[in-house]
Amino acid sequence: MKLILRWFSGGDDSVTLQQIKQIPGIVGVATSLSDVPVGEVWPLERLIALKEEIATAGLEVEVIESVNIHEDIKKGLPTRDRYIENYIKTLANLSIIEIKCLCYNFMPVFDWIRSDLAFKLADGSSVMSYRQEEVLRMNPLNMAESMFSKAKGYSLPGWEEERLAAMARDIEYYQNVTVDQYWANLQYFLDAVLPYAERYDIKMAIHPDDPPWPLFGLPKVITNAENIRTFLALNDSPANGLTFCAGSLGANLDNDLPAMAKEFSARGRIPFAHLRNIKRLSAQDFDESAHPNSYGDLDLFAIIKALHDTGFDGYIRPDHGRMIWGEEARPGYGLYDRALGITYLYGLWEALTKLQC
Ligand code: DNO
Repeated sequence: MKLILRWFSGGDDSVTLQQIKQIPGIVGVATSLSDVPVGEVWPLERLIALKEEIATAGLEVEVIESVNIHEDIKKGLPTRDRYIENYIKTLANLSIIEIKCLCYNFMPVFDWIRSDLAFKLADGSSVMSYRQEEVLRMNPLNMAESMFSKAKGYSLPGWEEERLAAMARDIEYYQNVTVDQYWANLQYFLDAVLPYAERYDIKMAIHPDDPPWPLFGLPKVITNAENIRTFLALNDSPANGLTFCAGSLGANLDNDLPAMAKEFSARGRIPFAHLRNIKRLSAQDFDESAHPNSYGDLDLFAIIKALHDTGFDGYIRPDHGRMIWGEEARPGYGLYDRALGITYLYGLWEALTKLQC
């Protein structure tokens, strides 16, 4: 198991590699070239420079989060082949800098959604929160504006400009796409890309839909155990895996996360885990919370134990943290609370390992 932290390259992060290096337990970062427009090939020379910059700080980069998927692929348009070809060329370049795991998502139009990026808790910390009614009241086209108003000037991963420009047209388009068609579009992508991922020794790790239920008439597929089984059955390649995102899957009350972690890790299909906690307020409302068990409703101990028991040897990163101690940073991605989160995860893992001996 390797503990890593997400870091935004190109000067787009308030957290430095040197600070990350000082956190106990951390060996590397998950990062991306977020300024390359979706659908274009990631230039090799930039990847080499990125790896060098990270290595100079004494850290590894074996995980990319994310190479986003062009909407034409998700829509299943004839133009998708050109973008899939570019995706494969990017995979080839990633293999040259020895990337081992690629986190991506297949969410239509939006990536993750929250109704508030800085919801104040009683102790003065702030968290990202989700209220279903508020989201439904928002015109989806105003969603970006609302998300950005609290982003403190930072870019938001998954909310890139080119995505936003086409949002109205895309939402309209998906109203006529059935879930079955959407699965077929995902399978088409997997069948094309996975043979190359295998050849390049890169594990593809799909991120669950966040939140894991349908919104605005958009098809959502990576939401629960049954759908993840369907996903894995679309293509049986060992490179076809899951980013086990506890916070995303955990928003659905019916998801038994330790059981899911156990099942999919035992099958060797979890190359990457995002571990964070949430406090559920109702079936479709939640606040993100501090990582330890007693602060949220997810049993991170049981989840990490399920991974440990099944010989998990992938990557783990803490996920969104609260904003504490007056920190000003990209929502969810400050230094302080994620560092606390890592230390907690590191301690749980160490205890489990010692108990086993
Ligand atoms: C949000 C992240 C997501 C994730 C993508 C993966 O903070 O968890 O944006 O990186 O869905 O493609």
